Amino acid sequence: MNSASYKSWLQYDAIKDVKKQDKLAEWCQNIALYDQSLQVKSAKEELVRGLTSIVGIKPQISNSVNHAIVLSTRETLPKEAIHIEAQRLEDLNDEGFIIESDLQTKSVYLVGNSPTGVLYAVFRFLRDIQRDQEIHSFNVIDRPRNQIRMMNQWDNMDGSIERGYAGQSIFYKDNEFRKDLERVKDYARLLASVGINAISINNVNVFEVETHLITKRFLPDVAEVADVFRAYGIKTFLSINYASPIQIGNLATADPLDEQVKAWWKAKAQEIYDFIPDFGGFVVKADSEHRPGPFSYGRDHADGSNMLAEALEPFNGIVIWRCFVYNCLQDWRDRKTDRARAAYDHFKKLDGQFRENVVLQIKNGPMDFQVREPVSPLFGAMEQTNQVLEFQVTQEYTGQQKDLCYLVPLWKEVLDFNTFANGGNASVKSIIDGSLYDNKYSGIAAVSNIGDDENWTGHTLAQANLYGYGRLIWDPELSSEQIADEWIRLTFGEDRQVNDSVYPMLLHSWSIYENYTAPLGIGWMVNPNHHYGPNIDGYEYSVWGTYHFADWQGIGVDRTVKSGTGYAGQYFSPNAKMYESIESCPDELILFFHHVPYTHRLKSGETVIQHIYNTHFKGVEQVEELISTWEKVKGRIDGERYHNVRERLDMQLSNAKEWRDMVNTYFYRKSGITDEKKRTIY
Ligand code: GCV
Repeated sequence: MNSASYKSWLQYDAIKDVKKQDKLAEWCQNIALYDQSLQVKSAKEELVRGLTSIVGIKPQISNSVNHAIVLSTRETLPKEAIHIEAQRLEDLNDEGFIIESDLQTKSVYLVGNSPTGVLYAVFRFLRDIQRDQEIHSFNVIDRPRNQIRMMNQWDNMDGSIERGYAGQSIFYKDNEFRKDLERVKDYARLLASVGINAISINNVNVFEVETHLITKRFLPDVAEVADVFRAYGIKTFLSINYASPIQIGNLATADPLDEQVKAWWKAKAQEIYDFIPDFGGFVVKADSEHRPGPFSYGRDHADGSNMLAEALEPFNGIVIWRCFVYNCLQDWRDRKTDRARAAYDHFKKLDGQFRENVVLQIKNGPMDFQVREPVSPLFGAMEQTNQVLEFQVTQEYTGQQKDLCYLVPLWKEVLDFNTFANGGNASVKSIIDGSLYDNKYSGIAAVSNIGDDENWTGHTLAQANLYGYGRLIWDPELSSEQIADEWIRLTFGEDRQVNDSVYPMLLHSWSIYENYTAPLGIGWMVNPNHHYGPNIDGYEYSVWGTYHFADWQGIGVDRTVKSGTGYAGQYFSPNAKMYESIESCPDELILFFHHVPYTHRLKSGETVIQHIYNTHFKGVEQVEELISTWEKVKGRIDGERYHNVRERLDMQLSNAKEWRDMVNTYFYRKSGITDEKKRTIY
């Protein structure tokens, strides 16, 4: 577990410039520790590891602030540090920090508002000295913009991972916890290095064994995992089964208004907190895809979540309640029922009815992490409700870590989207960072993309998504380009040619993937169940509410208020108006909102059918270019990572060809319209 692929962006490569290294060695002789808490110990350990490797010296732990990296919280700052403007920290949140160089003593102060702030400062410091930052001129003040910055594991206790594409679970094997938690610790390091502060460690689909995670059988193990994460400033959560009172409590019901059920959850909460005093709380998938929930008892989601919240409240725990609630037994013949509407229809009316420690978790789009979807209209629609946004780092519908797809640009579009709530300027990021509405909790969660593969993510370049997720939610103002550049340099070192190759590969990959898969926002068209590879009608005549309605004349879902499902009307004006009209609806979402003839002319000037042909031919050519670009790094990085990516790119190419040929042929046969450029369509 010492390979370059395992270390991901925490390589800590030795600095090659001798002058720079000498200077670092002079300044980093000592580590002065002014706080003994758990997270500062982790900070020290990381600093020793980093400096030993980057600078080639092992710093001494000392009391002197001379030639030292000083680690301290604001309260514990030594008197010698009088010149450090610690009051600058006052305006920051708990996890904020400053990093300041002191020319006189040749030391650098890493001061946090909390021990975890110190840990974040260390990761930032190590990141910066590996790049262009001079040791004598640190003047950093930083803080995370979002409060909850969470990772959701979809790990099952048998060791499998739902929608996992990088091996087995690092947490479980054969329905037990793994004994060796070293890998969990390294995962905690990766997560903390980009500022993640919460994790749920089991799948939201909670089946038989996992229901017992909240019992004495497994709570000691959960507590051990929580110990590992705590040292890195990360709170542990569990996904729970809503029917637990029946399944493990011997009750006849899980009705949230039943007194016995309430009492059962209260006692359960007490039991959990006896094992894990700082337990984060529950993540709940209820009444969703056959999971139990309050609907079975004629109750709504406010009743359902509030009952759990009441049980957790004495311990400051929270309930993260997912809004992924829709009818998954739909009749495909019924064109009025629209899955896209479901979350809004279920939850909007409940605004104001949730307890203070209930947080709704809303997927970024109304469907399910497709390569292109509009932003969920629920963002901004619930002024009095805590909300976290849910992204998917694991690439379920975006290539399954076989195909390259750097997702940061997609996430940025979501965060920057102006919902026009609250009478005007109301971007998604301002809703979930808590600045728009005055709610107690907010933030972002995402489904993890890691497993026990040596390189964590299957595709080495998919590490950039995990890194990028953390960095972006720490600071949504960072650009996709900045994040890519950081990740490449930390991961592959300061080789210009490697950077020049990998950088455009990452930045173009989402649009390339979109080009050869489902067009113009229509989504789906994948093989059912495993969701990899093309199958244009795979979900067309199914119960899942995921249709494209292609016939011989046209394609798309009419979601207008005027003639369709009315979904477009769930947005605030002017978004509602923009999507309602074919003229103003953006090309990339035209088939999401409108059913149009194949001859409909897009704003780009192309017809829909010609756009489909053009993008699908182009997508394959672009994958060929990805391969030739990757060849330029051959010999400049280690063989393991080179071959891993090369193998994946080869798979991507054959996958892209499959998509191109199936999609083009399908629409040619449906429409009878030939390609203007007379390319081969079967
Ligand atoms: C964990 C989609 C996925 C499921 C996932 C579900 C969810 O339907 O395909 O694997 O279940 O979303 O987010 O709950």
